[in-house]
Amino acid sequence: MISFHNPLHHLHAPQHEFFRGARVDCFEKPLRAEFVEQALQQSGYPLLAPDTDSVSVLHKVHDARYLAFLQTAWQQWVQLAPENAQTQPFPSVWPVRTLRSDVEPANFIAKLGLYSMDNGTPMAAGTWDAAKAGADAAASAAMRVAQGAPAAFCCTRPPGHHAGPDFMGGYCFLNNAAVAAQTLLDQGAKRVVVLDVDYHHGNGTQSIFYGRSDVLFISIHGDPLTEYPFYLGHADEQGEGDGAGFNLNLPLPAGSSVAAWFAALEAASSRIAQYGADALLVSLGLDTFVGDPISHFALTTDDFFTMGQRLAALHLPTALVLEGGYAASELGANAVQVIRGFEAVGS
Ligand code: Q9C
Ligand code: ZN
Repeated sequence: MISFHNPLHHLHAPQHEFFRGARVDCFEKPLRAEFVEQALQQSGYPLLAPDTDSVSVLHKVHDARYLAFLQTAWQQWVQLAPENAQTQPFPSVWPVRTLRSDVEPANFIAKLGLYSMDNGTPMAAGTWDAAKAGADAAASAAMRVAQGAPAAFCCTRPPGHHAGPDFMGGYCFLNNAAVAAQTLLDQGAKRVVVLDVDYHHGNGTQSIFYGRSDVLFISIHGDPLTEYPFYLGHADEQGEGDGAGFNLNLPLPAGSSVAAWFAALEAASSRIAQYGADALLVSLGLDTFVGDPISHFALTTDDFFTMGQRLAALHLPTALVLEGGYAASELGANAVQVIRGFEAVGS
């Protein structure tokens, strides 16, 4: 399978996040992508550098105001005080219900809150460059599929599926899956499925496409009653306006069995068959792994091979984009198993 990587991912390397009020090391760290890159190369999948500029597509899935902030955020932070270069900014105030989001404040931390859904998405000096190169890599994989490749994989970080039209969150800044799906549409696909198998609901991707029927968004995830992102991902969210009926959430309780997970994938597959898609984009979170440190499903490395087989059995041109997965040392094997399972099914 054609595989792209993000050659600039290491420029996004924040040091810590918060857990129950304490600073802890970031779970979303460069080592994750390094393990996947290493496993791909050792398994005979050379890593291609991005060859598509995502800038125009980024403006179709994100607001200009948000993109402008993100691109200059680190400079703004360091301009406040030079010593800020040695520390991470965190938001501390948010425009929740009854407060205004239409006026961008001048205060940097207030801006950061306006454009963030949580305080768990730290940025660093190279965050924009890394995130942009990742969006380019996702667009590149989608381009290959649009040009006739049966499938393409994109190994990137930071992940993307929690990033909405105008906000970051859940370690995500630019929505790589939305960029890839929009690229497939721009290249001629009429109907694209985004299937999000990350442990966490893909709230950003859902929000970007919620009012549209040209993208069917389906997510299998930990029940938001107890799992991040908490405020979206319930079964009754089915789309609105033109998008009514084109959003399918399949939440499962934390601790659900592998059998329950694959039953949800069967339900997703039935809906996909009914939709009549031209292409499939998989938001490939690997945090459904039994050994994941922040998630509570139970898939084994062998189950990822089965997942790949089931995805290939949908018989659609397919782009896969890496999302979460925090058992870093097992991430490479798990990603390769999805690819091998996919390739084991004849098209
Ligand atoms: N201190 C993705 O998998 N909260 N994002 C974790 C731990 C956020 C996960 C809290 C989890 C976001 C792409
Ligand atoms: Zn996740």
